[in-house]
Amino acid sequence: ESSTAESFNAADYLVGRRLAAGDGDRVAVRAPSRTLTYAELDTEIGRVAAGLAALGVQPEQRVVLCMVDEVELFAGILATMRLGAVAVPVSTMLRGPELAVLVADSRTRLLLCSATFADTARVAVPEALARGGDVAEVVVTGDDPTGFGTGVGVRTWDEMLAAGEALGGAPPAYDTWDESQALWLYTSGTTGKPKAAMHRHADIRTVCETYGRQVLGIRPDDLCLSVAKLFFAYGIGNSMFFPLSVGAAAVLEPSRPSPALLAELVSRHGVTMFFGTPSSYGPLLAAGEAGQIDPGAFATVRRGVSAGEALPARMVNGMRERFGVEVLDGIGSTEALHIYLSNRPGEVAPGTSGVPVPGYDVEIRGSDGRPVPDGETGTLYVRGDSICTGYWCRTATNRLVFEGEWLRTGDTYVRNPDGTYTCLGRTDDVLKVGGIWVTPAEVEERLVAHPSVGEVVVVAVPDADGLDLPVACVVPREGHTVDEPALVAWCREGLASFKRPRHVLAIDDVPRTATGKVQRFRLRELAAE
Ligand code: 3SK
Repeated sequence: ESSTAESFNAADYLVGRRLAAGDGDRVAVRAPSRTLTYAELDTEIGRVAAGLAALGVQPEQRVVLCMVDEVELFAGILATMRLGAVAVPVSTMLRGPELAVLVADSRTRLLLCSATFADTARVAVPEALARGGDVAEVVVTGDDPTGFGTGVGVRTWDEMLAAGEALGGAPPAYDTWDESQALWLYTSGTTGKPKAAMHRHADIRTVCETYGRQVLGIRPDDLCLSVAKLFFAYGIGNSMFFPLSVGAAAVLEPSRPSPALLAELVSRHGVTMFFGTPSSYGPLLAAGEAGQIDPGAFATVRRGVSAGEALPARMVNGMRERFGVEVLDGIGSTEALHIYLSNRPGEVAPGTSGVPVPGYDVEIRGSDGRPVPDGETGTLYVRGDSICTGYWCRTATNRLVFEGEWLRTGDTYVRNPDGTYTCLGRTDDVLKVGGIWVTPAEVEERLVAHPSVGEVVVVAVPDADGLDLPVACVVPREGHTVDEPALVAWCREGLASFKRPRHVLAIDDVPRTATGKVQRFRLRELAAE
């Protein structure tokens, strides 16, 4: 079979096409350091691309970026794509040894990092080399690029830009195909083993034309703010792909903003599209209830979005009642690049993930692999054009997760009579207690309605006989403590008794993956101690 690939470059689709459409003077990105129009962004991408080329970056090679949400990361990702190389933005929450694994696994030659993460990279680089990695050059923002050990070239961001200028400025864009690799995103999933989901240039156009255009209805006058950072699939869609695809703009915030700062950013910039997660809507509502956020703070927001995990109905209702924001809850994945099941504007069904996004098909399959009827639970499968081409160098996992056109999501879902879909947790999380299936989500919903409970995750812990028992891991609300007998009694009152947690564990924080999913395996380990 000969290739039917066409010339297509996502950086050109997102920026070059806007210049051609006459949007050069429109604002593309607002960051604390500076605001750039589309024309200025294009120039910045050219400068960074020249610098990358001067350091020897070739088409198809990977470039790892461990950077805060700022202009350098934004331009760095787009410059890498323009050169036909593969952008690999990685979590800034990683510790040195964790970053070393990704640097070595991706076989990147070049690591770009923000000054803030230089210490992490100083540990990661020698360790990646010891693991047989190919890293040869490190570029750090700021002016202290020392201490990365021998065997690598090290320079500042400005030195990289100067090297590009000395070489004659912006190189011509590489003639990538729609099928060429553009973006790898590492996902640790719930098993804790990181793997890179490989996305093509075409996948980026697909998510813009499906979810971005047909569900969000993004327009040139929109201004986007995302709690999820650019290194998340959710974040890069929200802050880069969707706004740039229509000539709109994004606000970048390098820090992990408090609820008060989020509200302040929204009102200061006049944000119209706000992208959060359940773990940010919870504290926002709590701050609102405590009178710390003005009810009018979100008055400019015409769309709220949530993803990462199911948004409890009380938060959907709370955001509407307190701040007048309709939140579209949806579910996506790093493998699908963005959201494929979503609530629609004006048709929100709280507590559900809504209906399939145009361009995607979903199926709920039982343990025999066949689709189940409405009302029965099963594993969610999805197909659509933005599904990644697979995980880099993970053949065994690829054979389990990708079944022809279909992606096995590992989430347990049910289709409701009205056609909406409800998430019941991860397929592997469903417990069998005394021979009866118990979904953690049901017990969690009961517990979170107790006034002392902030967040809760229910996991299965085997008893002495190896039989699963539900254990509730509870983060108490501020000013409350965890009262085990009271919470067990609360569950007995509202649920069939067999579903009650057999033990309640107080925790400070819910551990999450880089994409915001609860790491149940960590809590299982903790609860089993
Ligand atoms: O977890 C999700 O729901 C999600 C949504 C969009 C993009 C990526 C992810 C993981």
